[in-house]
Amino acid sequence: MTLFHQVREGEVTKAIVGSFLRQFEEYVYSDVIIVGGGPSGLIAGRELGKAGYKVLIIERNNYLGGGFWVGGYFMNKVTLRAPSQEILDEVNVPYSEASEGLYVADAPHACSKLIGATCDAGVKIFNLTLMEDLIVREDNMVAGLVVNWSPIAYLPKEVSALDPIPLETRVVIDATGHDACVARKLEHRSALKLTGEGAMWIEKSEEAVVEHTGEVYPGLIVTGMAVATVYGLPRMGPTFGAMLLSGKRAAEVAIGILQQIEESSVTENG
Ligand code: 48F
Repeated sequence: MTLFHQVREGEVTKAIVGSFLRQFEEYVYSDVIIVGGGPSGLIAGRELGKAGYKVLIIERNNYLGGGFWVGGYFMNKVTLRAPSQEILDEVNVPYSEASEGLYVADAPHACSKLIGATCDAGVKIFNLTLMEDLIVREDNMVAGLVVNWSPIAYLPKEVSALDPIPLETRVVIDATGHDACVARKLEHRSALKLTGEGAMWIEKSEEAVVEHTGEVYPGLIVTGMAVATVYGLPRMGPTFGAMLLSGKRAAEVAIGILQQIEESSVTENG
């Protein structure tokens, strides 16, 4: 009698390969792809998943969370200004009030709860996956992404001649943080002009990032610090309320676009 059920090594591999390939094939088509699994991307995914949409997060690292794991200066604490602590309540993260309207939470606790809540909402994750390019159709509408296995970017060219693959979707959300990688791709083709983020000014930047969160190109929404890079807004450092509220707003905008697409396809099909 053994403690664990007897399973051969090959069965373990088959379980992984079969499950991975089924999911990969299913997510070749989705409603929304979010590029970047930091705080803004995770909360946008959670909201869209809760609303019943088929959502995929593409993350180049093998872990999710982006800058939300460590907060500022390796001190493992994150701060949020009122009213954004209400989102911590929604995902059951404990916090304390540091001064009036300023809250502090343990970053690993907040980040792991947010990741869990996003997965609980049905969002699927392709990690170690790098967004390389966009699919844009003749009507100038973003229609998907071109992705590759991310370690390929760190290999010398002589051994890394590996073509990427396309994934189709209806809406893309750029949640890649300070780099604004998705919007940057459109800038390279002169389809968009990015201003570059400004110096730190917490009071101004949080409001402005949430306010400017939205569609920057047909089918492409920016959220989180990518918004600051696109519109030249001040950076904000280790305070995360705007990331969470911007992610929520990005989800609302995406739902509006998806509803419009559904309405126009009903009209076209009579
Ligand atoms: O940087 P990140 O946490 O972005 P965010 O959600 O939040 C910003 C804050 O963490 C902080 C701040 C404000 O408080 O200043 O920096 O806007 O997460 C971005 C994620 O995107 C991934 C990256 O690995 C990170 O996890 N990412 C970036 N480029 C790509 C990507 C790419 N080309 N393909 C896939 N993932």
